[in-house]
Amino acid sequence: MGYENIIVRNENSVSIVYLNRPGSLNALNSAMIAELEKAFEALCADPQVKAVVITGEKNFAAGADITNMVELTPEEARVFSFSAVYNKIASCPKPVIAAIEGFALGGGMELALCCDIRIAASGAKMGFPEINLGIFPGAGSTQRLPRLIGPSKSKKLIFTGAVVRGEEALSIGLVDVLAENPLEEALKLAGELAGKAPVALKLAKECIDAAAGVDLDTGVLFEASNWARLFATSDQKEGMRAFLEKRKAEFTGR
Ligand code: CO8
Repeated sequence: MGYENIIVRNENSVSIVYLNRPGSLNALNSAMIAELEKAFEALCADPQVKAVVITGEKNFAAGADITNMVELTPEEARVFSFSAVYNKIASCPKPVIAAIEGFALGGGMELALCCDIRIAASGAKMGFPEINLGIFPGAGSTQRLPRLIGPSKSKKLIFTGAVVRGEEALSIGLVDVLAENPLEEALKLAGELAGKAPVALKLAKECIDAAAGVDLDTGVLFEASNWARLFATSDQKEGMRAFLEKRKAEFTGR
């Protein structure tokens, strides 16, 4: 499938989604968001794809496209919202990794927050400058950011619009890994995850993502139910038999 604002490449069982509007530092417009939605619908449904990396050459994304937003009415702003697509990306049943170079600002950083793991260059510049435009991040980050780094650090970032670099981002938990070449590092990790049991990854992701929204007892019950479901998979039998037979497990995703 051909896209104009993103590029999707497959390397073995890993898909790489490149944000690709370099002239505007990969600013996210409606067309790009629609393409991301299509791409993720396909990737999430494709059993050959075991992990996904989102990235952009030189820059991740400098935010939502401001030229699209200036004159929006409240009703139009609701329609322009990226949240539905971002929610779909966040709930992709496969591991999704953000590889961040250059700017990841506003809606760009919000997209990175929808990923399971963020790997950044130490020079990457990340933050939520929306406050300087008279708005705040509106594609899920007032909810995802506090769950990730806590409410007061979130308020400091969102209230000030400060842009933080790799080291500081790592120290507050905004990113998970710093790497000289984030894409290379992300592909290494994605390749490793591609060899794991897909259903176990999917159900573990569901449990971890549910943790922020439910009380502990409910979460533990949910975990018990997902854990038991694994025993209906041939990958569970294969993983345990391979251990006992002292060989490497060959997972099939069933
Ligand atoms: N939107 C549109 N165009 C942009 C954006 C953007 N977010 N960011 C950069 N560009 C364009 C510039 O206008 C410029 O275009 P042109 O060459 O035609 O003038 C080109 O990209 C290169 O940018 P600069 O010349 O400004 O490059 P610099 O290296 O001087 O500066 C910066 C880089 C600091 C990143 C600067 O471009 C900047 O401040 N960009 C805006 C950052 C920002 O405020 N981002 C938040 C946007 S609002 C948002 O993301 C809302 C999210 C909520 C979404 C909710 C659902 C819609």
